[in-house]
Amino acid sequence: MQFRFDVLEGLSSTPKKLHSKYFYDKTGDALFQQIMAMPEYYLTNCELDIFQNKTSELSKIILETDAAFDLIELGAGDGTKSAFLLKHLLNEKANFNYMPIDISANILSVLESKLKEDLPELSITCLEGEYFRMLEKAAELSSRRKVVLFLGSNIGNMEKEEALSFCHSLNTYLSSGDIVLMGFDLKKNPQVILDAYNDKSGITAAFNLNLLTRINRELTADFNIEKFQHYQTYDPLSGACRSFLISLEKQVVTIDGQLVNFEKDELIYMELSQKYAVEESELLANSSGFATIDHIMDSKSWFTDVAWLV
Ligand code: AVI
Repeated sequence: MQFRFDVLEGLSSTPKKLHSKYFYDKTGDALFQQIMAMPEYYLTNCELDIFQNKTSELSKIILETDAAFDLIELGAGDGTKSAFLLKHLLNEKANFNYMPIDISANILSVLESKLKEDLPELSITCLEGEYFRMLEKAAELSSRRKVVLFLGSNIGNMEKEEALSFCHSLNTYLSSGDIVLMGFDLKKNPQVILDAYNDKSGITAAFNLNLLTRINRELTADFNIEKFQHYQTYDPLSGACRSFLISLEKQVVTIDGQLVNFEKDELIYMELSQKYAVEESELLANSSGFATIDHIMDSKSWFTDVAWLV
């Protein structure tokens, strides 16, 4: 099982690490919803600001040619932001099919019924599964041009080389004339960034610690959550915002019969939330075969949705 393999491999490497893609079990999903509602976590409101108030700029880029298209959203979630764009495109009488991709069947069915009620004229095809496999499926289902949304600064959770290879692969699934709209959280006052990931209410700490609880439950392990502490850093030079868990004492944890030793103060590296300068997003575009068409900013210039052309 991949989860078991990744956990044991990560905890036997130096430094120890766990992959943040495993944060999202049922409790993790609920904690992330709480994070998005926190006043410190500005990212959600900034991107909402773009989708609410810069909708015509976004749709102008998408409707540059009037050919019918598939609007594919990677990791659509509850679709709150994209709903503004969908509504605008329908008002413009654009000829398109919305294809949300998510690994959660549950989230997709909630999204589908919500959109069927709010936007009954919308044509929608939900694709449940892994991003690239579903992009392949989308291409099998239709040969229309593609507009791909990858929002929410999800790209920031990838290490720089991983982000490059992700964008490269994304490019190979697309054809000339296709468009990508990608959300980047921008470098800004470092304190604002640190506060967003180091909230006083402890929700981000609980979000990180929940992965240990998940490992306990799913892999028969015996982490004592009380013996680990969340620690957040932000390096304004590199733009790397990283979360760690610190082992508060020397201890041994058993995971599925395997012993994992922790020294006092030893770290587990949990998550990267990379912050970009606009030029760095352009560099990423160029290095992975895209050309930047434009970048749309929120009113504070804290976040950008960048439009790339294949
Ligand atoms: C999902 N992702 C873009 C979030 C972020 O900002 O990196 C996950 C998150 N981690 C802590 N707070 C939010």
